[in-house]
Amino acid sequence: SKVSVIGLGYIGLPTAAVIASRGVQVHGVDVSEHAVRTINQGKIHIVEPDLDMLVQAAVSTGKLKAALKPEQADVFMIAVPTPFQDGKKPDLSYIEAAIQAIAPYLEKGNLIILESTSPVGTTEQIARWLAELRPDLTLPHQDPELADIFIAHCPERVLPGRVLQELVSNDRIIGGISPRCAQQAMALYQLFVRGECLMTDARTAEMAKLTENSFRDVNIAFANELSMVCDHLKINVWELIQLANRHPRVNILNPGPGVGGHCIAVDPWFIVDSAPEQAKMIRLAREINDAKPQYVIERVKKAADEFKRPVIACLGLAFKADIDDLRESPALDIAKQLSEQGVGDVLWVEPNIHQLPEKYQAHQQRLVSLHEALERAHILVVLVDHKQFKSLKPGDVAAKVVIDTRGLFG
Ligand code: SAJ
Repeated sequence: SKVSVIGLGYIGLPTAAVIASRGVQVHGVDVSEHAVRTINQGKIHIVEPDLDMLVQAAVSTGKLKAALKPEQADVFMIAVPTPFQDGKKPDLSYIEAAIQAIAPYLEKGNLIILESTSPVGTTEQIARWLAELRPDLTLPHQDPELADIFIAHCPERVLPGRVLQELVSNDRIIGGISPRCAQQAMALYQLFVRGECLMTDARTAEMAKLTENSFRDVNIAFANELSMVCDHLKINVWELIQLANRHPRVNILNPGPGVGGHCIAVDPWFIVDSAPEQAKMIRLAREINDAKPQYVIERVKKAADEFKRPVIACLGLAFKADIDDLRESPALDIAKQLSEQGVGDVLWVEPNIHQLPEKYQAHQQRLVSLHEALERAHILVVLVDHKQFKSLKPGDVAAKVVIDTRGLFG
């Protein structure tokens, strides 16, 4: 059989490579010429540990091929972005474009799997789009027993930085438009998933994914709120959390400079958008986490007021530890705002990046080594708990004002 993966990004490419490594023929599709060219050379255009070796092997054995256009396959997996537009409304245009692109190639018996995180109802929407694009086919919402095409939602749940392990070891939720759709999808995931595959309907599967990330967001908001309460009351929040977590039923997460990445800071809005009256706490958690960078900036400004010509070093730009991913990073946002507001001479330290993306070129000369930052800065703002910062000794920072949003020295 042949699997086509539409969207060769952080989820699609690892999934395509893992399936190909099981001996299945995989046809990957992406709209980016650069991505397609890079992959066909056996290389990768994103950063993820060990993915380069897996892609190299899959391409050199001929099991993985990338292209700009789809072609006939037995299974179509959709792993395209679902960002939100202004006003916190989900943008389904990438999914719609993917469905339009594959529609002409669909044949009786094909299975379509939506992996992209999506608002509740999106999988059913795919069936409705296809009913218009391909009136010759019977779709599962029209006749669950006699459908020509199977459609299911199987949300990805891998952690960036551990994608290859988690793709195989995590349990998976398989949500079919009909039970037959779920069974068809189950067979595919059993090819490469060692975790359990749990069947449900498509709407529950969509909501489960949004719930997982909202759960984490709400819990991080609790920690972030605690950190501000503790600053106000002059209590060390890190010590407090350590002590409270000794209770057998308490497990508080870590405060930070805000919540970044392209999942946790986005997905809760999909719930808020579909149930605005009901989703009060989920919305508030988003607002608390989104307000945290501004709070950190105010603290830095206050500290800078004590110096005539303050040199401020921002330690870390990525959205979390030991990765190079800058998407929706609160650390980058803080560094950028401090620099643009002229709060002092602002230095940026990011051991995982040597060249800033095009968009931040104006700040490239701020990017210095940790060593240089430690020599020059009066104020250190710890924004990411990268391993290079964790190994700093108290003596390295003794003479500095330290604003530590991650509790490295706490
Ligand atoms: N963060 C904190 N405090 C914490 C934990 C995290 O401030 O105690 C911050 C991080 O610094 C980062 C953000 O939250 O800015 C998100 O980081 P993360 O490591 O919690 O999650 P992501 O965004 O890398 O991946 C999440 C994962 N979801 C859950 O853990 C519930 C992953 O399994 C999902 O597949 C992924 O979202 C996704 O694609 O949806």
